[in-house]
Amino acid sequence: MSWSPEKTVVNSWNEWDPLKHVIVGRADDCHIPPEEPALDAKVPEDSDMRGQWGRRPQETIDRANELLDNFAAMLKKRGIRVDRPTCIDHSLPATTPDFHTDSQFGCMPPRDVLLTVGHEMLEATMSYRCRWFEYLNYRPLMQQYWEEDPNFRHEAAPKPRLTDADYHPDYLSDKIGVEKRLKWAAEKFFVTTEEEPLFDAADVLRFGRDLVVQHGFTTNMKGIEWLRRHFPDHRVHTVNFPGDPYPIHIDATFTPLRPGLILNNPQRRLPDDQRRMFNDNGWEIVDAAQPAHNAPPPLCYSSTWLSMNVLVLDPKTVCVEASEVYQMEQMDKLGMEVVPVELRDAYAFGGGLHCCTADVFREGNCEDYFP
Ligand code: DAV
Repeated sequence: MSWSPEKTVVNSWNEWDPLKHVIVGRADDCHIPPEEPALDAKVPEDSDMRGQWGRRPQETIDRANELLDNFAAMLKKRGIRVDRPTCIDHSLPATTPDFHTDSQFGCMPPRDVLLTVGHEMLEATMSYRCRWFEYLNYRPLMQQYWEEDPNFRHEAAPKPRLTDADYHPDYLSDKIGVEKRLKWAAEKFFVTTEEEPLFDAADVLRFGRDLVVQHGFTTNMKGIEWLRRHFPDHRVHTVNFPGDPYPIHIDATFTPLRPGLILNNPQRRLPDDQRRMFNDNGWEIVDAAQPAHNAPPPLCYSSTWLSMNVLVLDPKTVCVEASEVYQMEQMDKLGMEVVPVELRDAYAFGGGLHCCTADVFREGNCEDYFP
């Protein structure tokens, strides 16, 4: 696949081939949404976000936008084309015949909503009511790509109904305790039921012909089965990480850096029986370095493990958050050139460097890494 900045081509098969075109999210108008089942299950029990909702403070929005703009400018300087979404009004309620919630979330992070596989960008079902309409932030870009690239496949997974039948009532408590959460996670008893297919795009990692999908709060088994039927030329693998009491999204847990090398969160190790495809093909799975921080920043959903939520620019170059000194040091030892990027003050808006981006074009084709 050849690429030039003047011509839009959608093509990306994995997490590491040379990146040429990417979407970077925006913090504009980001809200802390009201309580709802699947979102509450992810908010840690001791979080400063429990019981409050509304538009995020303007100064935090401005600061996050400053960091996202700087990140975008740095990528552009390296010759990467960067597109930005068009924010909808997230203060509006999300209402369908099946549910109502008083506000939406934001246009961060794009990685949760958009799954790029080859020439296709697929809008995920999502599993939070407040994120049901989030794809609208990206529709102007999808429209543009569709007009400019005759091979672009714009797809949307069936919108879920998200009635109460989608959520286990056992999770509707803020006093479950971490011990019980870990037990439930190990038993694969998550907040979402198997009522209908559900998945977030950030639960999927792309390894050429193979897609590795995390079963957890935001993606259920039917969601994974839907992906299997939707991508008949791929092998779809289900993974889960029992050490995580709040399992959403795979990208602070399992991070491929280049063919043959993956970082794994040492608190959320991939179970032995799920390692076979990697072991049999000579892939190395190494423990990620410890995060540099003891706690997430204020009003943040994510854990301190956003330290390993890195953006790989090519198999030798990786963007790491600038305060994550241990993660940068480990990358250096693993032979990667590290590009430090300041982003911590934007973490509260939904994640780190991988989260806040979505691939449009990476060089390379669909390879079979696990023959
Ligand atoms: O560790 O809180 C964050 C993943 C965001 N996409 C965590 C997972």
